[in-house]
Amino acid sequence: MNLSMCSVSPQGRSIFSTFNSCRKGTNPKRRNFLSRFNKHLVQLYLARQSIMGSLALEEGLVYPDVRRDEFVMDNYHGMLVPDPYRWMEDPDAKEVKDFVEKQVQLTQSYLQNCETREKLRKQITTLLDHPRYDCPYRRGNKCFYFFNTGLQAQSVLYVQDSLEAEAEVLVDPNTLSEDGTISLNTYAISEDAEFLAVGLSSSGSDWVNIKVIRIADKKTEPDSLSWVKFSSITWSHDSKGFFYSRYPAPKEGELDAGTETNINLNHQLFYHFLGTEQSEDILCWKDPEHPKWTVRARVTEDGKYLLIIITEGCDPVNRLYYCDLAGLPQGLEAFKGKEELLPFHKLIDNFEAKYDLVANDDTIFTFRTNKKAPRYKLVRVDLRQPEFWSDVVAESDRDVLDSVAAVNDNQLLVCYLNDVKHILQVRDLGSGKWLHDLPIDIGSVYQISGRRKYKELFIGFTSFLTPSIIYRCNLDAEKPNLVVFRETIVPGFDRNFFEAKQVFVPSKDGTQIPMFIVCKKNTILDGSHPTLLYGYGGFNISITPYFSASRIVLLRHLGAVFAVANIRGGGEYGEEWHQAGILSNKQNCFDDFISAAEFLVSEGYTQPKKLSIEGGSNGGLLVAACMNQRPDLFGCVLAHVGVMDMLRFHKFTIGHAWTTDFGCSEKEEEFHWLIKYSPLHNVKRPWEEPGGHSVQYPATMLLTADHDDRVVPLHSLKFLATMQYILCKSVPHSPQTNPIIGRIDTKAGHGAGRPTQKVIDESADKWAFMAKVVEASWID
Ligand code: X98
Repeated sequence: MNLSMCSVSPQGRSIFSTFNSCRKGTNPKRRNFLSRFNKHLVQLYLARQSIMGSLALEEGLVYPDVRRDEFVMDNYHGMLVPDPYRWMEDPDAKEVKDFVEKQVQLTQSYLQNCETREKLRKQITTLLDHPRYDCPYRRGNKCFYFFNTGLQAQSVLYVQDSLEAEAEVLVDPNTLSEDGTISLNTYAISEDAEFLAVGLSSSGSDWVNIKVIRIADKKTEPDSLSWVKFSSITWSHDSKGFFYSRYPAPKEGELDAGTETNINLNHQLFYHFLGTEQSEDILCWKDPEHPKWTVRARVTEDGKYLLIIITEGCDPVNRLYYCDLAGLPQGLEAFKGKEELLPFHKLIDNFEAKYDLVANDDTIFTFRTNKKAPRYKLVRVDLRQPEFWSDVVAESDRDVLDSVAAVNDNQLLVCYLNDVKHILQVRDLGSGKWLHDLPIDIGSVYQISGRRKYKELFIGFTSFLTPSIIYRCNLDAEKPNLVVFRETIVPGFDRNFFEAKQVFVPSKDGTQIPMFIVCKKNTILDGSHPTLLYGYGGFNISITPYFSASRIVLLRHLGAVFAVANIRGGGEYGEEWHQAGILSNKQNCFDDFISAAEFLVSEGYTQPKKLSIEGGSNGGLLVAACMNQRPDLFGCVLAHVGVMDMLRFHKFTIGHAWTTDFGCSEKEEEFHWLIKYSPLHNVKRPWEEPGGHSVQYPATMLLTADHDDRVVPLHSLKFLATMQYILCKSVPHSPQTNPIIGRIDTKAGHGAGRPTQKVIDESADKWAFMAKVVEASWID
């Protein structure tokens, strides 16, 4: 299916191995020398050089000597597994800091010789320099929205009296640090729009510090709440305070929060009264018998109930308890200074399904759930009769009911996922009946702003070739339609030069895997194009179409093809699709991704040495595992913040929550799943494998950052040292000439809240690296 059919003349430029130009800017003597030889001779020369040392050629990459502790060995259910870089698990150790420093220097020296780096940085900066808005939303008698002028490190929160009124800055995170590394992680506005509670994060860490701002004068109040993590903020409707979740403060004293690796246990829910110390906050819920449970709260739109959502991992399942706030005889004040927790009723007291609150009318509650409905449905219950549940909108036999918002008094905005594209409908809240379609282009709804008390709603839309459109919709109209409220214009970007399409690729077991392909129009399928394949494949997360300015630079100036494979493990087709790519089925993710890569080669988009793969987090694990399994299929691997040690991930920060997707090495059966694909434990010299004599590993960049407390950096550090050792340093004349480097950022975390300059610098670095290793030359 073609997503964009407009045709325009092709760039028509072949990028068949421009061997000489790719090696410009290194050593002039060598450049002259190379230019005198044809490609075969050059390859012979390079092969000879590879015998002369375990270096990445010509740049003289010398991998640092790194201590291996051969005595560290774990016994997993009778199997001894060495862990020679265990010492890298202490981020404060001098030896680890020295290792990082050496790798940073090595990477810098390599990147300095990547000739497209500065051009990429300049073009990405130019294309990102455009104003962009988020959806506006109303609270009390005010409107709020985020806006970025273009290159501002962080978007700014504005307030106005109406959509037409002049806007004023409410919070400008750019003023909070010199380098833009303090970001706004979460926030909530009180019902009367008098106060804003804002969760600030430093250096990309998951830790949040909550501050309170009085909206009228924009002054910051003295309230300051620490050790907040994985928290919503939800105000009681009397605006006296708000609920939030936090962990107990770490005992070790002063920490550079976010660099520690301690396991996160004993999440608790508190209520904070405005104007008081955090120590006076009411402890509303804790469960010391279940230290791995996490809790999140939500006050209903009518303010009468507090719902708490308890999870035990990342599976889409939760317990659901409620507290009748309106029915508390002396309100929340009565709990001040007492040991007593809030009185909760247990509406759902098992982890069988997920329940998302949609709306309530007094005791009648509507939820989106996957209970006996892997593609989700809407259900209703009366709290007075908690054993009787009825269906409001039945499960679709094909589409996933992705999200639902209660709007315009008694209506629902329902968003379905249909073959990885969103569809919008308006339905009746009472009956669930379909009322209208709201047609949108092929792409993603990334934001919905609406409430039951407002007849108007705002919808944020994006796609591969659509930067962002904010639609406005008046639901009181006889036939509601979407009107463009704001459209992001990217100067210099013309969508007519590109096309996006969706294909379906059979995986190893025959399952059809959707894949989006974005490239210049009329790209000739002669196998010549540098191609970047992206994937995630886990945690029920769907990768729907979205715009990226820096990706456009890649397409336009490196002639690249970009593809997203919607592999199993994600939520693209609901819970069955998720289940098909987790636990004992995890290998399906790798098989799907490898099949997608093979498709790009067999259809003539590219060839293995020009094919790059990229993924982050669970996707970092994906690309690392695929590289281990098929080093011959890829020319370049970009693995961001990946989970690389599958035997020990559960020991650090929130890693224990991922056992729902991965399993845990402490269980014998699950250990056997994990040891088969754990990137750290499956690096083998391909040239020693049957039929692999001419194969080496792809050029590899492992990316991590010092404040990543989601996937702690030790995963990438241990994997980096392992790859460099096994493939290069332990072999006297290693055929591994493709570079293996780590890009280790500072004052940065897992990805959220990164300042724009860091986004630009990382994109320039990784794509300059990719361009060099796949020999993609710059197209003006
Ligand atoms: C997480 O680990 C999500 C982390 N996380 C949250 C929030 N709540 C959580 C509750 C339980 C466990 C984890 C939670 O972010 C949260 C709640 C409210 C507001 C804000 C946050 N994820 C996985 C991850 O990061 C997949 C995506 C979410 N991984 C890293 C999985 C493997 C690599």
